[in-house]
Amino acid sequence: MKISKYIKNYIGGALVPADSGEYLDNISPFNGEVYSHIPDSDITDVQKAVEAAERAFPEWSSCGIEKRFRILNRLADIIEQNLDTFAHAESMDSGKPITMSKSVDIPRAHANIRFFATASMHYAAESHHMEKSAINYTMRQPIGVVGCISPWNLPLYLFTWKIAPALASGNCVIAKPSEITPMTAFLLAQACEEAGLPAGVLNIVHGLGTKAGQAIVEHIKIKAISFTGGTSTGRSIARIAAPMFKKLSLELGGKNPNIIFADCDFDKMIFDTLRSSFSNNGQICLCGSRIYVQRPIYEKFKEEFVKRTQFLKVGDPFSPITDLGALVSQQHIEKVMSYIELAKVEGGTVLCGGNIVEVTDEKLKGGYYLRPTIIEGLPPYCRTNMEEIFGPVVTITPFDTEEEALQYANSVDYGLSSTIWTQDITKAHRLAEQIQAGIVWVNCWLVRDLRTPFGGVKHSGVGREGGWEALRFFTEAKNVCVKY
Ligand code: TXE
Repeated sequence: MKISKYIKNYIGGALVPADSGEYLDNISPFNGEVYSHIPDSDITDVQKAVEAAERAFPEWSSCGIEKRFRILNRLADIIEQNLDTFAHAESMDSGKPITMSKSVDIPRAHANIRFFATASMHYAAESHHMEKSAINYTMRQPIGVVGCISPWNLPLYLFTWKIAPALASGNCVIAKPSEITPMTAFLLAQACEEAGLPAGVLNIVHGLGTKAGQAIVEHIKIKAISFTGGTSTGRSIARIAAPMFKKLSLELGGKNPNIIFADCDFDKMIFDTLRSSFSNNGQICLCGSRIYVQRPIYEKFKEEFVKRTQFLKVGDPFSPITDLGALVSQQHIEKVMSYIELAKVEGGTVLCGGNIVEVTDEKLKGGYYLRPTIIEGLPPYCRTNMEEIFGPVVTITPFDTEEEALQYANSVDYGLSSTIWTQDITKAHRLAEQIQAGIVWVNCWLVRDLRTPFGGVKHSGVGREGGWEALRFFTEAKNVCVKY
């Protein structure tokens, strides 16, 4: 398994260039240089992938759960055995610290595959008995050919989070990783060959969202789309897929509140708030970017939070002491910087950060490094506090009452996750019930049990991933009623 300067599509079990022979540049945020090229795929490549998937479907969907379980577990093992290669590729593509790729991204990728391979072994159909009359039993059958489209922030982690339940439940998949972070999906294709995944079961088509991605969404033979990415992309996918009656799962943006009450365990809270603000440079849809702190501890919080943030090391993703690596792209760092400028116009004060790092290390020159940024003094309903920035930028705002905190928390269009810090268990439950979010963490952040439903409300998406939810999404229910 190896990184290549020319990434290939994986169609019908073969590693192939785009039919057009065209390539796109793959830039590393580490130094801003082109370090590889990806196939600039279009409808023709998607068509070939669909044909391969259709050929593979009868055998894959009927070969038995245990056979799928064995192959997928073999795939998980291969990823685990090649941790260093995968982690290096992930950091090179995304700019995230190698320590994170090794401890979070890649381990989670093989965990996803194992989890769903195993889950499908335990997935049972329901039966509903009508006394003295009839019995209903509900089959859960694979859909057929499905599409999975994933983003750049957690590349292999989210790619496998989608393809694993799809494959485990017997579907054949056309998958597209983000054009910004394609390398680990290319390594995965090589791992699939090694694991003995039958040709055409998984097809990986690289390329632009508006070209290859859109061709997947528009293809009549692709019956379901699982997508994670920006809210506006989700909207355009829904516009195309809904009239075609495709099943849709959309995991979109977030603008998550972090509500900190004066009665919290301060040390635990401050440690996790640093993580929830700046992990992966704030480029996780679950990061808490709006921090509301109850007034009695506001000044103490501010002082400690700013101090700890200033200690964070920004720089070489491949150094073991780096906390924040590079942002993912030039375009993205410009977007994040534009929000910092907007915050100033909206009346905010930058307490720390707010600037691009002047790197002294020659090898990092040209990379996209930004100091983690804390802003205060903004009104709760300004654009900076309402729109997704998706970078190492948080705002802090004091509040007095629980009602006020709830009102702030629920004031945005998004509703993905939320965090509540308090030692008052009644208050925590009360708030958890009223908060408009698909996920609520109390006194913790990003504690993930893969069995739980994952997804958001409002503009954060439609549908749920995780556990049985994902297996339900990737199967069709068929009820059989037998009268006796
Ligand atoms: O995402 P896109 P982008 C947010 C974040 C970020 C913004 C834009 O705020 O700044 O979205 O990021 C494919 N049909 N999140 O532009 O474009 C694309 O190729 C089909 C939140 O990178 O949504 C990629 O594979 N596919 C987030 C994937 O969609 C299309 C994670 C995501 O890209 C397509 C990432 C189309 N028309 C960004 N257009 C989260 N919630 O985790 C693009 N794609």
